[in-house]
Amino acid sequence: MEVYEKLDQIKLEAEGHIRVVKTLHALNEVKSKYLGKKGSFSEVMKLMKDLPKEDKPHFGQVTNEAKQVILKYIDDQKLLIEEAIVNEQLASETIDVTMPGKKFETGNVHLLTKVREEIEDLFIGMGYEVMEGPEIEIDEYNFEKLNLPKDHPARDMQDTFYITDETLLRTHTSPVQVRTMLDNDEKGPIKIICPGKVYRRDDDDATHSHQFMQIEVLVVDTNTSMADLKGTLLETAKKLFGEKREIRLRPSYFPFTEPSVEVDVSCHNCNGKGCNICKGTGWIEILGAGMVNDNVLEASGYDSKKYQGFALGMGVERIAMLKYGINDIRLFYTNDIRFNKQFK
Ligand code: 2NL
Repeated sequence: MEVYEKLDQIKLEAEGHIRVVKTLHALNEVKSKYLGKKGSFSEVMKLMKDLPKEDKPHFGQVTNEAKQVILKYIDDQKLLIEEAIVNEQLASETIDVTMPGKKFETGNVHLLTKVREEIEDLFIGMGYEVMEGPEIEIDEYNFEKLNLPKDHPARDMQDTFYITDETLLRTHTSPVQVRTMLDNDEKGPIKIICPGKVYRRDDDDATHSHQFMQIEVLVVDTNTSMADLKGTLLETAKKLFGEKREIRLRPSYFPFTEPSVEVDVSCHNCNGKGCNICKGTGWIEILGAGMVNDNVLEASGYDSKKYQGFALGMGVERIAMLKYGINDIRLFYTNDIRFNKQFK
């Protein structure tokens, strides 16, 4: 009965092989080694022809049973392998919810933008409209219509980047006001705030920059006086430097205003007692202003007998430097992230 022993031996050997297989591919190889065309079973089947006829059915039955047993081993192992694959996948896709999150660097609004918006908001709250205009201007709007004819000595005050004889980088935002007055077909009242970049031929140092940000304000109406200007200036000073601030006006000169004033605010650092910020005076100069010169109104088509106006202009960097104790204007433009971050 050596064929039956052979079958038992194949079964044992197959079981041993199948149990240790770790992949579906290897399992298929083991399957064909035992059950395939050239496998061990085919070899056993060849022995059948030498058996006596009456033994053949029994032999067939036993062989078949052995085959079924091996197939069962293979199926069981297949399930184990598939389960292992799924477990491995689950383990690799597990999310550790206790892990600390990644911190994203967030930027922040530039200090100049912040201060500009703060000033804009104050004036929007008083009914003003924000107006913008081109940075490349024509001589006529930047100088001529602002009471600065070509031979005017005050024109030497403006050191200008000329592009051609007639075009230049604007030296102030006043041409935006000129354009607004010219564009006003009804020649009606105007109440605007004009923020923007301006350019002057300065050498850069701690307090000068060849490019800086200016904000100018213009009101034109039929019943406007110095009192309106003073009220507006006081509101501006309080909004920027605190409710306890007072203002002081000193006579000055600008070609586009008459009379012209320079505006001081009581020192927000020492409350007017005198400190190093106000250089012992208790007052800090923050802007220039005045009643719009009749020539400026007339040059843009307004009847100066019917209309008056007031205007003011300030450098945003200067305001920001005073408010935040910054001692070098170049810090606004060198974009050192450590500077920018301080004003989050
Ligand atoms: C300053 C002084 C000032 C104006 C700007 C102005 C504009 C028009 C008419 C009249 Cl269209 N005036 N602007 C008036 C007074 C002063 O700026 O120190 N700026 C940095």
